[in-house]
Amino acid sequence: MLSDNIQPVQINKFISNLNSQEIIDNLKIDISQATLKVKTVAEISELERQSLFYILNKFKFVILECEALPNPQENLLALTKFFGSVIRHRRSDENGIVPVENLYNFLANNVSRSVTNQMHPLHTDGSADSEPPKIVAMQCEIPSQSGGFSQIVYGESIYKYLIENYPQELQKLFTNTVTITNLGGKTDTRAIFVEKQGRISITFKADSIVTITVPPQITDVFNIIKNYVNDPENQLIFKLKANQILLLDNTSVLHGRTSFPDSEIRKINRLWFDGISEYAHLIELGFIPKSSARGQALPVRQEADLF
Ligand SMILES: O=C(O)CCC(=O)C(=O)O
Ligand SMILES: [Fe+2]
Repeated sequence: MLSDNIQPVQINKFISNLNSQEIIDNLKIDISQATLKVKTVAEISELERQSLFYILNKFKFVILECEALPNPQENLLALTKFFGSVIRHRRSDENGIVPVENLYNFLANNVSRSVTNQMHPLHTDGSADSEPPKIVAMQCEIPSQSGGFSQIVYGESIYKYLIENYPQELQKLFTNTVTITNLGGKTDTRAIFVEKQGRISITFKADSIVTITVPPQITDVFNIIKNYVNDPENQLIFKLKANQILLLDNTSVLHGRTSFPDSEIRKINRLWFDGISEYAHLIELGFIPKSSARGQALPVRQEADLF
């Protein structure tokens, strides 16, 4: 069953770097088509499972809305059946779940954004890992009353923007690598766009709290992407409700979240999956661009077709 996810908006000073009119405009996007309502993950029916993969493949994300459980993390953990083994993080609990909540104050330095109330710039998860997660799940246990909006930017939109405006620069993103070292000391070097068997995946992070080495050949285009993804005009913005799980194809979309007041409690449970499950053949990771990288633009899909 599809459900309506449009929320009343509360604009406040904590959405500091977003223009309020832009937020309102963006929130008018109806994301109900990407929302699937189920009782529990363990009891998902055959039809619901088909809808889950259909929505994920079409939109590259799904909002799975579950009924409240005494232990909501059961729903998160049950996703392993569909999305494969859990990939652990240095802050994972015994089940692999990473709590995302404000443990430090607004001005804390050198701690992961996940444990602050600061805005989390648009990124793909695990960008310093040699094997980043294919699927990222973020379960909302407690939403903040104001701020704390989820943001999504399509890798394909970035690709389309670059091919239309900076085609030469786009090519360089396949051949030059970026090195990212995270706060835990993990490091990985890879191209922002990688093509494998006709499908393209994206890895991107631009955040002052991690070490990012960008070669001079792509410094300009790196900054162009950074500006593009952090522009609210290019983002889907919505607020997760309690008991909703945001599932993302981490190879296709970037995600982030806006800041929220230090005085508020917000709790998200994050879990990473490797995508290797009995249903792996049903998951279409990455994207096939609608426009050709070789200069000849093919008819491109309008944003409106996505929603
Ligand atoms: O707080 C959120 O909604 C997103 C957190 C996030 O992206 C992360 O912890 O990697
Ligand atoms: Fe993230």
